[in-house]
Amino acid sequence: SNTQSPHIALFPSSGMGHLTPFLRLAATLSKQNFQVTVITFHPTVSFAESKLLSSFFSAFPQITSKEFHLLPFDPSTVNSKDPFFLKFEAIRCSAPLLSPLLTSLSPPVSALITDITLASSFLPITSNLHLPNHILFTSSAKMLAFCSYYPSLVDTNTNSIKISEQFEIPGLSTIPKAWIPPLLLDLTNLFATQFLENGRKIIESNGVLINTFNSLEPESLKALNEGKVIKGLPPIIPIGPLVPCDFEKGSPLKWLDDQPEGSVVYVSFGSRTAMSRVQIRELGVGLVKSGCRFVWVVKDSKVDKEDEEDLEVILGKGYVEEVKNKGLVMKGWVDQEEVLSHQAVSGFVSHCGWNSVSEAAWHGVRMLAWPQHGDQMINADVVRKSGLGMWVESWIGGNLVKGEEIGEKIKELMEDEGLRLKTTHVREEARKAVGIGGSSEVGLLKLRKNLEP
Ligand code: BUP
Repeated sequence: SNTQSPHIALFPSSGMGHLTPFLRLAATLSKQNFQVTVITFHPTVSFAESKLLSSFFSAFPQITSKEFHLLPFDPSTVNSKDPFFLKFEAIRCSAPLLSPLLTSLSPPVSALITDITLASSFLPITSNLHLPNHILFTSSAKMLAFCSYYPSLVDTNTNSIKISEQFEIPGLSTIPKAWIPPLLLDLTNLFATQFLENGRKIIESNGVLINTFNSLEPESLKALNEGKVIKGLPPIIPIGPLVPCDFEKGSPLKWLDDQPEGSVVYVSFGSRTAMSRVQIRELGVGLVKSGCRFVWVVKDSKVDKEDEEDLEVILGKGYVEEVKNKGLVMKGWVDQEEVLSHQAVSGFVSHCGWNSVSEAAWHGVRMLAWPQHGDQMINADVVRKSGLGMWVESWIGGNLVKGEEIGEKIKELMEDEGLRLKTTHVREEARKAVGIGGSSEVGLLKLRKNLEP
């Protein structure tokens, strides 16, 4: 490769929702003739992450893999049990090792792209090294607005978060408190303290890249870039949808090939969201009641390494066999890109992890948003407002939703002609955004310019 081209290092954080967009961006930059190094840590929390990393590095031998060694970290010193948050913290606490790692790279690295979850511990280091540092924000622009604004919600007298039942972020429509993850209402929680520190430091970065596009989130992008949300933000650069790449490919699902066009609803709650057993079973009932064909990926625990229980035990004896003419039920992992791009699939019951939303937009697959926690409620609002899908807001909060109601909503999703037209439009807009002169193509050009020394 060309030794004259700028050398960009990317530092993703833990979880597939963070790793995936980083690797897609790394692939894009490499194809544009940048020298690229991806910094990784071991062990990853999930199998899915280590598998993805190894297929990525075999697909891109020209991209350097550099291991970041983690300092010993005692999880009992912090208030969280979430393995992904604990990993964020372990990486953050190892920040003193970042400087020697970056200066050891050859040719000398000219810029770093970091995950938001690592921002506050990494930005001071890159600033000392006079190294430009961009953040790749792996959720929606609306969530970025919340993240940047969150520090203003701290009541400094009591050191607690003060939010009324409905609140305003300048430039955005009203947000109900119920959409805010409960963890962020409690400043003693590890996730809240990380979120706060990272939110405060965004203004010190050289730019924030987001996997979104203008027509999906016009309101939030405008409010952010016009300085309404907070003053002093660097450029917020939409570069999405970051399109799934070949290295992510899994084994094909032959079953889909035999299903009529547009007849199948895909059901998945992402890589780290497990519903309660009773709710999973009600969903099973709902899928049958909907009368639709379906592909359902069942997840029973937060981390795939622990997801060992048989489908028979989770769903009850006989379920998989009983539905087999209409539905394919699986555990573990499917190639979501293959499913969403398949002509048989037209609907997606989703937790609204941001990558899933952006992939559904890319393929024009209409969504029934069923957010569970974290950024998912805010993302669900984007789904609803953009015309990409519907959201039964009363399902949030963890009360059991009965199969009957789930079935009705899925039926409605699959039969809604108006929604079908809207999602087709979203798909066209997504393709325009990454096409020549589109907002995200312009975003990438801007990034290129920022990165060239
Ligand atoms: Br599960 C699953 N196959 O079976 P999100 C996920 N994916 O390809 P999450 C598969 O993983 P965060 C599967 O296409 C997407 O790119 C999916 O990211 C892929 O949700 C990614 O949608 C999952 O953002 O992460 O995993 O909950 O909590 O960070 O949003």
